[in-house]
Amino acid sequence: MESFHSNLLSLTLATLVVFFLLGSSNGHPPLKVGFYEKSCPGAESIVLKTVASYFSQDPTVTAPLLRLHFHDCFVRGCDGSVLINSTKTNLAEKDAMPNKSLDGFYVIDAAKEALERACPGTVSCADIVALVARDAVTLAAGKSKNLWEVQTGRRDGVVSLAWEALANIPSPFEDITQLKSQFGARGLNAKDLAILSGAHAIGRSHCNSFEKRLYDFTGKGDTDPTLDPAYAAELRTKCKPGDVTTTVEMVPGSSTSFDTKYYDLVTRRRGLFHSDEALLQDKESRDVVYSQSKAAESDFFYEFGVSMVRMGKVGVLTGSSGEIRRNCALVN
Ligand code: HEM
Ligand SMILES: *[C@@H]1O[C@H](CO)[C@@H](O)[C@H](O)[C@H]1NC(C)=O
Ligand SMILES: CC(=O)N[C@H]1CO[C@H](CO)[C@@H](O)[C@@H]1O
Repeated sequence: MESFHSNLLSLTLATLVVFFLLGSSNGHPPLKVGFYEKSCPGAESIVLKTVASYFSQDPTVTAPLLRLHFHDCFVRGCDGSVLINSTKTNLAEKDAMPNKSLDGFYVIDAAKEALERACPGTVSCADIVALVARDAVTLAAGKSKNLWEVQTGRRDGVVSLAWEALANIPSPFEDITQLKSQFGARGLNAKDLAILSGAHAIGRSHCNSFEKRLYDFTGKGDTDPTLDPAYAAELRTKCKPGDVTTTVEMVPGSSTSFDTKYYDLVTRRRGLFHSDEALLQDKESRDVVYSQSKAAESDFFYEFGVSMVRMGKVGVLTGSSGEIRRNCALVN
């Protein structure tokens, strides 16, 4: 009995050692800039060309593309699982409530098609999502030089579950403690949280994502006291109670240009979501908001790139894990 136990113990230890070695060598290599340099030298320029052609027709395409990368990374890591379609037996992330308003899948599909023609079975959908987000943001910032270098080498996951999206995507009604813990669980700190929230410089929101702040903040027909009263009144003219179709610009008058106006709005209590306002509840995130509201744009772009690279590493599959999907909406 005793020797059975010690055999079992040494077997377990041996297994652990093997896993450790695999994990630290070729089993799960880290992401790196230029992963496709040899296997598909044109990969990044093919993606950029695709994004640029859509952007030139419609600059509102950037916001949903950036948000896709965020949603991908926060559910099961940046593994392209946000792109998988539901099947008869599985309700996928795409079809979960927080994903109602996700968009931009057609750009990912177009990039994937072009990449499959150039180098079949080589570039992962998860990497396409990361590259597309960077290119779209760079275009929206009006820059020709990439705002950040994307590390690549992600592989695609094979699991996508609607309930996991519900459980893992932060809600716009969260306070700073909840937000910090959701980001913290992914290795992202309060600074990353405040910097990545700067993504709300672009795009639009449905009224129901903040309606409660306008009409029924604590269940007594009241307004969120942290929302500027004049702004609340303006938003009430656009969003009637129960409206689930109208959308408003995240930054009024400037929802397609990537800049620091979001931070200026938050300091003036005109952030659209409770989760935007929540950044003022904590010293570290508040300091970031105030400094970014005054910072040079180049400083924000730099910080945003640093935090995007950090977000892009969350829970990635590399090496021989996962797969390279042939069609981003379908598991192989
Ligand atoms: C901090 C926690 C966050 C919360 C609670 C949050 C919540 C939301 C909500 C509720 C919407 C509007 C959806 C709708 O009603 O149509 C939205 C839009 C958006 N979010 Fe966030 N978000 C967060 C962080 C992020 C991050 C980290 C990014 C990207 C790095 C991001 C990028 C965007 C973009 C670009 C839009 C506009 C989408 C569009 O116009 O289609 N968000 N977010
Ligand atoms: C995935 O679902 C979308 C929306 O329902 C559909 O348009 C698309 O054709 C589907 N893709 C595949 C490969 O089945
Ligand atoms: C566009 C889309 O996929 N919408 C879905 C979002 O989630 C709700 C609820 O799970 C579905 O009913 C929608 O079809």
